[in-house]
Amino acid sequence: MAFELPALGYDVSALEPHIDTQTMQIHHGKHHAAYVNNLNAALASHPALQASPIEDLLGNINDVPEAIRQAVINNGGGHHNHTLFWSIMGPNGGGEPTGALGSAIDSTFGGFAAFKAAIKDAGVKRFGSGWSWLVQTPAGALQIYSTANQDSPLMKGDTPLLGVDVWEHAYYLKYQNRRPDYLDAWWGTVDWSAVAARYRH
Ligand code: MN3
Repeated sequence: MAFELPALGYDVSALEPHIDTQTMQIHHGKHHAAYVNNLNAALASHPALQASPIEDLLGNINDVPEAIRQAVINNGGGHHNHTLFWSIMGPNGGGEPTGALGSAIDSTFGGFAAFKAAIKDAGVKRFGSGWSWLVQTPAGALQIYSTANQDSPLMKGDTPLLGVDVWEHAYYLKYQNRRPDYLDAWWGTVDWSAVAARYRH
């Protein structure tokens, strides 16, 4: 059983003007597809691992044979990170989280504006390629941090609730070197109901 590229839940133009259509076509149809293909290639000679949910592979990464471990980190992480990314964006995005997640963000980070500033700061300061995350720890706390490359918070035992891709391929066609502008605009894509559905409380 091979891993598959999930369909986008919306049209490639649905995130305009925040994320342009061509970026979505290449990002989903080429970059994410390549992570899936490379993950399947890495697991080709490990049928037992092919049957594992991707969350289990990343959450127990030291159980993955050393010969393919980095390939699973890069491509399995890439697959999981992007699947989450598409799922927490959508048309008519934006606004603010409500309910339990909204309250937890306010109490943990000192309000929604401070939360957004911290996500942006982690994304801007990530040197090279990576992700800025809101995660939930095993104890239930919220944290913000960035990871390099396609490293997943699952590898640290944390559950990613919201993640924004800061690889240049995520924004360069529209924003060129202006990563901070992309990070500001990105909030207009966020589907807070999808983020809240990931929150355990
Ligand atoms: Mn990407």
